[in-house]
Amino acid sequence: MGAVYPITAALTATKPRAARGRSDRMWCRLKSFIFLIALLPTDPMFSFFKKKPKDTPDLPPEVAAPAPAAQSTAPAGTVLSAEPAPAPAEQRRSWLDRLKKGLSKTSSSLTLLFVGAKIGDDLYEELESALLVSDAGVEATQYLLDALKRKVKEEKLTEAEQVKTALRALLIDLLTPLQRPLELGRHQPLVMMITGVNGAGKTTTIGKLAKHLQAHHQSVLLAAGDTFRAAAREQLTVWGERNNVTVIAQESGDPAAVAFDAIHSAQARHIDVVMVDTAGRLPTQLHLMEELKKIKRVVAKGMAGAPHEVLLIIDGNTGQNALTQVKAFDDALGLTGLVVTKLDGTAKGGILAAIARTRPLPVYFIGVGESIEDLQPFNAIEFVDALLN
Ligand SMILES: Nc1nc2c(ncn2[C@@H]2O[C@H](COP(=O)(O)OP(=O)(O)O)[C@@H](O)[C@H]2O)c(=O)[nH]1
Ligand SMILES: [Mg+2]
Repeated sequence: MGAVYPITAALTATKPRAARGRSDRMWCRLKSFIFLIALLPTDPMFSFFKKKPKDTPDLPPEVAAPAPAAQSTAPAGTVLSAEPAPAPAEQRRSWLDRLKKGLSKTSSSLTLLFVGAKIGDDLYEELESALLVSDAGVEATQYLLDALKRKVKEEKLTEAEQVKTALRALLIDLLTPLQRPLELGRHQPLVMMITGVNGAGKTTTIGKLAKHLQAHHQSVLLAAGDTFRAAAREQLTVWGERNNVTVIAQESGDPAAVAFDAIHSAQARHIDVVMVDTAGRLPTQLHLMEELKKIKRVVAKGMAGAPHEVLLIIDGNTGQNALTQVKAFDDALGLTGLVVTKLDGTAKGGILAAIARTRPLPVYFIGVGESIEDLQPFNAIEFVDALLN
């Protein structure tokens, strides 16, 4: 398919940037480099590191180094990644408080059972129930119990409090592989497809991410690929207008065409990141899952190697059903990562242990509310401490 789909409505809120002179560009890069260095110690969302030189020859041309004409304000030869980094203390504390509050039901049932308990079958049975109730699922619960019993024996633990500490260590070991940075700057544009069931938080997450990315000097373009509902297109457009980000939308029609248009538009404007919103669907709606595969195929025709990220957004309150979603979307699309939202509500948190045991995909971000700063990189230690404190 070589045809370029027509853009019927490109809602451009950003000013097209005029071509700059070479010295302007160099000065701009120098300025942004100095700015990024200054940001390093307190940055809440992203960290920055040099790309290893040995990687360069293996990468496609657009990855090897930002093209000289590229409008990216990231310093040449660097890759941006969403590693958790310390945020301003107050903001971090309130965010962690929300996470702890959200997971408080699980944490109270997981911690109370150790209070004044004796190590033995009763303790293990209570722990088993608490883990199952927390959405950890049968497999992860069994794994944790077996590993814990082994540890208690090997380390000759005698106090329930020591068993709790051992559980903390096991949970951290289990969840740490999910803590992976979302690396930016690998491709221009970096194309991310955002998927999930209705109401999971896809569009909100896109809006929050757009804001964070912009704060880190990444230009962003959004594709309104939820063409089922006019309201969904409007919701994304509002995010775009609020954040001065271009939104590619069509009155009606084919989400794959919208994504295709968006990629070409991003290439023409030297945009850093394209996020393609999609309509919510259940994994059991097979024709809709086929449509997602088609969007992915058409995106790859728009840019070889794209989409570079296929993210599944999961509502943290969906319990074990979230695991079914992860498996089904991963089987259909080959997911590259997850975002778990609404951990501020009635979520129980154990679902991450289930994911770690069955589909250990990176959990790039977790959401604990509706405002921008409520989306933060997943950090295994913080999460386990919220679960066990
Ligand atoms: N409490 C809370 N609400 C959220 C979070 N993320 C999204 N939402 C809300 O969930 C609802 C559905 O979000 P939306 O982005 O429209 O879902 P979509 O259908 O997947 O695009 C909206 O009311 C959002 O404000 C979160 O982390 N915490
Ligand atoms: Mg939506």
